[in-house]
Amino acid sequence: LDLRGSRPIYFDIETTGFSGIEDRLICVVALQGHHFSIYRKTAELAEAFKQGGVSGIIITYNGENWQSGFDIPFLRTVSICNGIPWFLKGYMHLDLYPLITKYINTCLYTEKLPARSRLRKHDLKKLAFANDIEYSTVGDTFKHLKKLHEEGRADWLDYSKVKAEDKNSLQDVYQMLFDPEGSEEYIDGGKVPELYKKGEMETIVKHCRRDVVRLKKVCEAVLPCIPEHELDRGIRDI
Ligand SMILES: [Mn+2]
Repeated sequence: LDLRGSRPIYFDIETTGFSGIEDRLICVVALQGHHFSIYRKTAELAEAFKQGGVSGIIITYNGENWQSGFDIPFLRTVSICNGIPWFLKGYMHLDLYPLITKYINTCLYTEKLPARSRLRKHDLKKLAFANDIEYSTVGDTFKHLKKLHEEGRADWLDYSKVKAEDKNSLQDVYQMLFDPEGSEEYIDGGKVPELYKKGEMETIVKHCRRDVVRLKKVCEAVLPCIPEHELDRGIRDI
């Protein structure tokens, strides 16, 4: 993949939490081509990236966008707090996250059934009639409907609600597109602070490496489907 004549640098950070002031950077992984660079200290990262030391366009997942973003504001804050001149200044950046939410349908629809306690006798009579089954008791009729539901044959009239849930984390999107059976190993990003406390640094780095690999794969698949004007808008200097 070539973006506006630049090579993508897939970029992800892991931290002990969400605050650029109170929390610490654990590691940063940058993947360019097949080459991984791993940084464990802000100073190392700053040294490598300062004044365009790496050439290419930084790609993140929720790194920084018009609404929010995490990685880049976090690093900016850390650099200010530590008196390190802002080392990503002038780099071009594209955040894949807002493009996914806008252009890729990652919504999962689930039917939320009514609680049994909310249904009265007349409700179940109505439902029994609609489903062509005999009404017996509230409990048994409900059970019968549930059984039909499992077979995909129940009509809940307007007693059930369709719940739309956006699944937009990188792991969710990756899994939806490339691993629908969920056969690969996933480490929940929320577990990182816990792993850090236990000193499991290698697991965290492995997780971060895996994230940038997945980011690359999602990006390469999705970008060709994104309108050009949106890429023009999305690619910004940091
Ligand atoms: Mn990550």
